[in-house]
Amino acid sequence: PGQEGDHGVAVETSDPEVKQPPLYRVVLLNDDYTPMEFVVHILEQFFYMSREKATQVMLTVHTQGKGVCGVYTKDIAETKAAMVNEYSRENEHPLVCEVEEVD
Ligand code: TYC
Repeated sequence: PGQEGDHGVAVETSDPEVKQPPLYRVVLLNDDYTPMEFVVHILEQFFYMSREKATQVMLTVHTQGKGVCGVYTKDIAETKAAMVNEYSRENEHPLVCEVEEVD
């Protein structure tokens, strides 16, 4: 009662049977060698960011040591991080992408 919209979609509920899946942040780590332009390219191609947003996130990683690329369910987060790491190795850059659980 009260936990489904018109089309059977869970809207909001306190019913413990209806839970949202845990979410995971995909984060990039800073390093001294990966070119800034390559990081911007990763954020545009794998995370569908505009050049402006990608540049902002890249500079956050560069200055803060870490930055969030996006938040996804587990399989999608792990697949994206693996694709970024594979692409970085293919291009001989040490860039590291990690997944961390959202609390
Ligand atoms: N620190 C790198 C440089 O000065 C740029 C960089 C940004 C590397 C973000 C990794 O995730 C990263 N060329």
